[in-house]
Amino acid sequence: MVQERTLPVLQTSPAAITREEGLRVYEDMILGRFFEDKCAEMYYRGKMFGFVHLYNGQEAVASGVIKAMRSDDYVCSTYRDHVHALSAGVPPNQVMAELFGKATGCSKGRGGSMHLFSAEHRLLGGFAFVAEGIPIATGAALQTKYRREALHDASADQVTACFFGDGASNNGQFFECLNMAALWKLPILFVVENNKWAIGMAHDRATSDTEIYKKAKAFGMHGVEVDGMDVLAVRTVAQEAVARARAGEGPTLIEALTYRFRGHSLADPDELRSKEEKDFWFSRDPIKKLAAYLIEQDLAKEKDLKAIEKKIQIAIDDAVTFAESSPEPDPSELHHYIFAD
Ligand SMILES: Cc1ncc(C[n+]2csc(CCOP(=O)(O)OP(=O)(O)O)c2C)c(N)n1
Ligand SMILES: [Mg+2]
Repeated sequence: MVQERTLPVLQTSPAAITREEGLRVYEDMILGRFFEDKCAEMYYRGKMFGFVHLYNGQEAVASGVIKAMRSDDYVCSTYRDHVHALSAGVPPNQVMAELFGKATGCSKGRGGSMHLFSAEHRLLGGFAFVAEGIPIATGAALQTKYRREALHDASADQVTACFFGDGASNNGQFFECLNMAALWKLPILFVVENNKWAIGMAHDRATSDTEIYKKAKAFGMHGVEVDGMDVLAVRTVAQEAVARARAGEGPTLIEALTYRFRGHSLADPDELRSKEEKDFWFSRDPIKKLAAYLIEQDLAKEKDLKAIEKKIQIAIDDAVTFAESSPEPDPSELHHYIFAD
């Protein structure tokens, strides 16, 4: 069994959350979880093709970071992108339709699971190549800074959140982009979702220093680790990093310690990870943790949470109906969207 790294305890206590905000975050995490469960069902029924990578277990990272941002901020993902897209506001209907390869999908049926994109929701993309999103996100942050400082556009104060995995943090693009982002004080959050595995490669067999957040120091960048199974802790760390980025104080490297509850993709038999390791992390389910907190703090009742779950289940069933009844892309439009119009 891979040795468990102790989950970090926040130095500062998580910022208090209101009932409204707590329920908003809960709803977002339930949306991510239920959507992915439905994807597994649809994939095994043969409705989706190619690789489909699910995010179950990691929801506190997407919800904690993206819900601490504004709707005009940018989000950049990986091939494990469905839940980042949903948290960024891409409607479930559009995401599901994309997974079904339909013309009504957010990438007009041309992308599929690994290539979700939405200019409207500032989703810069899912990317099939490991670490491919890191330079794209760095470029987005650079354009914000350029518009603000060179073009004197005072409205250009957007922040970019760039999500990627522990495996991606061993890629050269990670180091090059951290260097540029620190040098130019770019408004960006590099969010490493350290789920301990890169397909079948255990993190501690693949990297020189397993504590990824410490690599920020080499660039004079702020680096922080956070319990990625605790949405309130992630949210607190993200709020601080967003405030720093928006104030022109530059980037942050956030390492969220998390775990994917399913195999690498839906084609992975998931035989390499031990039962003990999985059980350790299943017992830290971020959704159950937030539910317990909201009830303990008297911010919500069990029935409030059940009502959210019911509402989301209906929305996801609707998304499947929408995707199934949507048209395929028209072959006569094969050459559309290759270059900007
Ligand atoms: C450049 C490149 N090399 C190799 C692959 C094959 N590959 C796909 S996913 C993956 C593991 C990445 O792991 P990590 O970054 O930890 O993300 P996770 O899957 O855990 O979310 C690899 C090696 C790829 N897609 N792109
Ligand atoms: Mg990983």
